[in-house]
Amino acid sequence: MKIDVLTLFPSMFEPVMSESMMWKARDRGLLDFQAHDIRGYAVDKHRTVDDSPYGGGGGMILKPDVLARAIEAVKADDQSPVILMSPQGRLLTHAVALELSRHARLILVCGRYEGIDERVRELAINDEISIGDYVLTGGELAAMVLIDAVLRQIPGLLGAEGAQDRDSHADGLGGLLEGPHYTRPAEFRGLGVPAVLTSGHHAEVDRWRRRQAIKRTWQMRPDLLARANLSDEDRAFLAQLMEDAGD
Ligand code: 4G0
Repeated sequence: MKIDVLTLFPSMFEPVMSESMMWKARDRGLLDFQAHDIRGYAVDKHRTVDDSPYGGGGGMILKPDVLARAIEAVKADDQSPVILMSPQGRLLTHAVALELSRHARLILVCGRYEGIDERVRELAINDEISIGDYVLTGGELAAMVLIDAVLRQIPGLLGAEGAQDRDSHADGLGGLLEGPHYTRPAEFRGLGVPAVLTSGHHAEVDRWRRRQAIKRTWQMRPDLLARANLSDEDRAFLAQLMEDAGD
């Protein structure tokens, strides 16, 4: 996959993109990443990239000509989406990450200030994605979150265990959160490990994990249960949980 990022702060990507998974992806030829400096497309002697908004009010807006030139210089074809990282975008979810991972190439645009000129959005932006309902000082951190979520959907990046199938928010658990995990030692600061996990009864372990996933989802993200893929046995267990909490 090729990922091009347009940003005023290309050096922000360096430490993250040289970290383990990103580096592995680049080393194995699964990722061709490039950060492009939007300022490189400014033309005046001060290399101005922003201007005050028409109509007044605070803040600065990325100049349309500079951003449009940057996008046009990087864009190679019409199939690859040009995605604006924006708090107004559609929310990044597991499903969106999976959808984006199927593209051969992504072009991510990171705005700063109050945003970008609406005409560039109209003419050159194909998609707009938000990593959550909060405002950041720039789209760079949002782009890095998106890149991480998209790359770990690419087969062969997480090693043999293929943990992406089991992930919370993947379909491995039918849309449930994962339950608790334990590793050695068997006793830690007075706390033990559930006996079933050391029993060697694999069917019992599976059943316990399923129930823990249902319990955790109900406690932490009850909104996810409406869309979760639950069996009759799962539903009976959930009903019991809710009844027990009632008394
Ligand atoms: C474009 C993304 C970029 C428009 C970017 C702000 C939060 C996110 C930016 C704006 C960002 C997110 C309209 C304020 C830069 N903040 N939640 N800031 N507006 O993904």
